[in-house]
Amino acid sequence: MAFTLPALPYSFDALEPHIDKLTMQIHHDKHHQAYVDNLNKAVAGTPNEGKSLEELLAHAGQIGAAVRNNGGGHWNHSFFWEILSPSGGGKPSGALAKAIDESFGSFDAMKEKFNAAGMGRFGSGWAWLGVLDGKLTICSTPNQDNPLMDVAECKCKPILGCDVWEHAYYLKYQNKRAEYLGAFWNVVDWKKVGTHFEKAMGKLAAA
Ligand code: MN3
Repeated sequence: MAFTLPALPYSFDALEPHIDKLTMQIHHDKHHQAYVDNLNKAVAGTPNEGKSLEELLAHAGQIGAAVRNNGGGHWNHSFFWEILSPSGGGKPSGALAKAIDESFGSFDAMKEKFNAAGMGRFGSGWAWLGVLDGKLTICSTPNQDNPLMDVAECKCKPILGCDVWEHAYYLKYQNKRAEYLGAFWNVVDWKKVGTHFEKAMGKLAAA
């Protein structure tokens, strides 16, 4: 069963003005589609064909750059679209809000640390908020790596991620990554992030 591009859970212009329509169209239909197509090409006719994406990522260091880069690209973008929402923004609540306060001092301090992870990533990559050993952690990965990979610079179960490749923001924000990161918080779906958190903490059965 080949990998397929998931439909966006909202329209291309739904995240305006924070993330613009043209960026969403190109990002989803061209960039993400290319990761899917190239991942399918990379596994076709190999022992990796038919393996789940999670299984491929767990062995990313052993199965070649094409699977690592495109498999990571497919997973990261599928995850990214889902944690954004036109009705996003605001603050988390419940157990996640409490865990953020405990781990970082406050919601604002968490955002500051996450933004610093995104700003500190030279070139292309991702910033992550995730769960490691029952605690929240913030880190970043280069290229299309992610914290689920055996080769990841930081390991955790991601509950929130932000794409800091220039293709994610250049049309609207040009070189101003900090402005894009600032706008990102207006479209974060905290309900979805909260569900990821509870799953990562083992409080919900895995989907
Ligand atoms: Mn991207």
